[in-house]
Amino acid sequence: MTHDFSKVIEKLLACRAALIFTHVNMDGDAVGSSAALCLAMRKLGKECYILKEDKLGDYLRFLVPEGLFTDLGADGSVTVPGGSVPYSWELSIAVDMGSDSRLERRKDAFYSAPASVCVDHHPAQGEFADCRVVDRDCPAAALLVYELIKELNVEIDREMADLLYAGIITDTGSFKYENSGPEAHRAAAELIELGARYELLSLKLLDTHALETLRVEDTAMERAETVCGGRGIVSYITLADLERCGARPENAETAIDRLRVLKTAELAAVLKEREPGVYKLSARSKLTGLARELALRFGGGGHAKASGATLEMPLEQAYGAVKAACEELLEGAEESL
Ligand SMILES: [Mn+2]
Repeated sequence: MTHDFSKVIEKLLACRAALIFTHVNMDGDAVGSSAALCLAMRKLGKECYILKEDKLGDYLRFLVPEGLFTDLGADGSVTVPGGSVPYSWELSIAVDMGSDSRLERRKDAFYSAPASVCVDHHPAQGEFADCRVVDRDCPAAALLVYELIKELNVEIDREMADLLYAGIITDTGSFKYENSGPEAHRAAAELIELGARYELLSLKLLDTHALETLRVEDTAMERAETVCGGRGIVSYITLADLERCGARPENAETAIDRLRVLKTAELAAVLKEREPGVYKLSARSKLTGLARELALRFGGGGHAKASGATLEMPLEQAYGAVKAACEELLEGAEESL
């Protein structure tokens, strides 16, 4: 897998200072790809930070070196740690972000730079940035960033190897998904040779949950319903559930993974209440692209087998609509399992 990074590299090398943007609700790939690229830029002598607007999940903290992230000010301003004046940068870099809608409150900041680039692996949802390397078949943004860093001739140290490896295992489900082809395995082997702590990373990123998370998962499991004779499974988590479990919204992220293991289920869907009357739909499918089809029905999108959407309506209506859509999609699809 090779990509033409020449235009992106030109922009990276031409700037003095850059700011990296990745999607809100950061996962291991968002953090891994953005932080590794930030370290690479610094090794090239550039001033570089990652601008975030939401909290980094506790489970990701161990991964991130100090001083890389900076928060968007309440007034939309950008300052960096230790800086007394607003940060000024010439290049905005988007990684692991399929659409500029995921910039949310940082949109003005992104477009305020004279130049922008995007390195991503999501199916395109509208082009943005002056210069783009987007490969929707690439399993992880971290894999693209790994290739880019090698082309920049920056030496990859253990810290960077950890970050890139973390991105790859996050987005391939630890090499379990269809996207974990030879490139992902080869890159992983190289990163382990560069010092990536694969056992620790898998344990901390994929096999560790807070008690609150387990409680939220249990709540979702308890009320789960099957549809289409068990070919689908659906559930929901409300803000009241989170409160009862002493949990935060991020503790609800893995409930979908518990549901999807039901042996007869091709399609799994969970609604998570984000604010009163606003539900985030997460969908997963096993061997078909039904997860994306489900998300598309509600104006969302994502990958073929992992996708999401936002529904703004009362719970009963949202849950009823998702159940009905699952039923209909499964009925129209051949048995896959
Ligand atoms: Mn990703």
